[in-house]
Amino acid sequence: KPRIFSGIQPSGGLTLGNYLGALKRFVAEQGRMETVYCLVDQHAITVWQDPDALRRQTRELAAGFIASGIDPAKSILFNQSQVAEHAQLAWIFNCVARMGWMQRMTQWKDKAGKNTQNASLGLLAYPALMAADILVYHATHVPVGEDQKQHVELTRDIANKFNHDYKVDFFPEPEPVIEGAATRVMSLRDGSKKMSKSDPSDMSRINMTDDADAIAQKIRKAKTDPEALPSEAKGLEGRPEARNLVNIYAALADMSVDDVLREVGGKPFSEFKPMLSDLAVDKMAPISTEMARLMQNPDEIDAILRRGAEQAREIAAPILQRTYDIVGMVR
Ligand code: AQP
Repeated sequence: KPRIFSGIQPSGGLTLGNYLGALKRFVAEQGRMETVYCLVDQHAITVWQDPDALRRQTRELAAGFIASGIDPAKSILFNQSQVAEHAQLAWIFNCVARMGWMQRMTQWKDKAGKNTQNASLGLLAYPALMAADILVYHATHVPVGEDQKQHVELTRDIANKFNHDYKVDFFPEPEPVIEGAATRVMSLRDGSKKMSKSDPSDMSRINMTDDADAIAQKIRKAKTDPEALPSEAKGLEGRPEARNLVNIYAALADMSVDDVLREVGGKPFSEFKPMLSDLAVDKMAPISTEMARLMQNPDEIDAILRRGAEQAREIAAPILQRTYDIVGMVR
């Protein structure tokens, strides 16, 4: 039976990249398939997180999910550390996956930096925990941004090797679902870098909690080239900043890039940028207002996550038990 799993790290405030690449698409899947969405706090601590900040970011992320349209009555919404089965299955997968697989991951190479000896062991093992997140639900589809495709492919390799080593047909090979105009939203300051919550420059990203003035200012200052906008998508080739702003417009407006360019082709950025910032404010302001309202009641957020964790455990516990049986662990 098709089941969707995806997660977001509470490693900072949510960005427009997380919204367009993940949250907006999670909402679209709701009701079409069974949906399981996770706040992956155990992934977040693969790099240092201040405990108070982690608590605040986790609740803010939950508020971001709900304000974006995830309904806890329709989707299972919880934080990873409350369902121990993720970490338990990850241990088994640590023993299935190979060191070389992990060392080839581009996220590991980017985040570990030059001095890999000083990176946490968890950062290297991250993809095995992510494989466990997905496979402990036997999830079949994983909506993610472009940057996570490699990890979903590794999840398939782990499922495959487990099935092969133990001569079973137990774990499904999940499909990454990477669709739409905004699978890779880029930094507003550098069209070759993805928009990221951990970028040191706040001007590089639109935060989901930014107010209208901040959004307008960031878009006004966004890097562009001096040319007017083209009237066809192929005119965006070699113009990463222009492409990024058009992609963001298309994703926010639920339009194709071609349709956007039919409307705005020939306009200079001085005209297009105010259109984009009006649209972004229009779409994002109601979400940030709702996030702020939800954040006033953290107990309610915690209760939603606890209920979600109970529902998640109902699916995960029997799958972990069957895995233990396959591996030969006595109970
Ligand atoms: N710029 C982006 N464009 C499209 N999708 C994106 N995602 C992240 N950035 C973009 C998607 O959001 C989901 C959750 O990501 P995550 O928080 O688990 O991890 P990340 O990819 O590492 O995100 P960040 O913002 O870059 O966080 P930091 O800075 O902490 O590493 C994923 O589906 C991701 O593809």
